[in-house]
Amino acid sequence: MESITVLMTCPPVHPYLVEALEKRFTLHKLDSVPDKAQFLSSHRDSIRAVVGNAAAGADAELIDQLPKLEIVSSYSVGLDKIDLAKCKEKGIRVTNTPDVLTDDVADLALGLMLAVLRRLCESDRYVRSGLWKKGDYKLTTKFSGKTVGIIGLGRIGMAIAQRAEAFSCPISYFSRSQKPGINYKYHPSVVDLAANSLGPKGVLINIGRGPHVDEAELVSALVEGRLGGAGLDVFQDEPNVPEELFKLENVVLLPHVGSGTVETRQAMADLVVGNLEAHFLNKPLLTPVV
Ligand code: 8YV
Repeated sequence: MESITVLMTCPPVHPYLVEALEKRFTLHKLDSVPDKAQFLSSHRDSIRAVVGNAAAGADAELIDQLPKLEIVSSYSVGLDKIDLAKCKEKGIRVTNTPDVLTDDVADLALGLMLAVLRRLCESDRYVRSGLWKKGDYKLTTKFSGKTVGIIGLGRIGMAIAQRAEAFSCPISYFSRSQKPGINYKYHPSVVDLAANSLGPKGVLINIGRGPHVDEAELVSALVEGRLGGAGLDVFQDEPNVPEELFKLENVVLLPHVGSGTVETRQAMADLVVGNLEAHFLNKPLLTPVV
């Protein structure tokens, strides 16, 4: 397979993935190419696979420049950076990394809930700065038993619900349709779900995608006290985060690390490589999307 050329369109964030790809294929990293347009025009007839992630995938423009492209293997479960319609139209296969990251992302959602309500980051700063020696620390907010409203009850949403149940939280959810056999309270709209779960003391957690939330409106709601707090792992324009959020103690900000554990990133990398190998050996894909 060494003769098969793979283009990595995302930054080479994980050395394990890069090594695994380099061992099997001829790998080019778009990130380290000085003139991308020139590189693409000189390699257009050799690139047969693209590896992307949640930051950079394969848009229509790139796909149109690669006439020999057969497969896009994404190092992410989210597919928003891949033009799926274009791939379908051109017969290009697409794979992602579902399931292996579900636990980590759900764990982090619960971690953010606790971090915001129990002010974990603020408390850590309080101890480190020596303020503890000078006075009492203010009380925080209980999490156990609070209503948890979940937008989207797919694999990750379900894993969050199961964890929140262990904290005795009543669960409600919004999804396109009511899930059969699920006892959590269903709300037919996000607004309805929010009205029944949030409020001036409510906390918004986002572990999905930045554009799912109107960020400017979220910032205003937090600054004006119309929302109790927020735990955010994702943002509209990563890695740029609205600076108004930096001074708010009821907000916890993370650099998109939902799946960022050694174990999970390794499992994701194995899936990326496994899907490419399966494709080029004419075997069934491990996690096909298109
Ligand atoms: C990663 C993600 O950020 O899977 C997703 O959709 O957002 C994350 O797991 C990422 O693609 C790893 O680089």
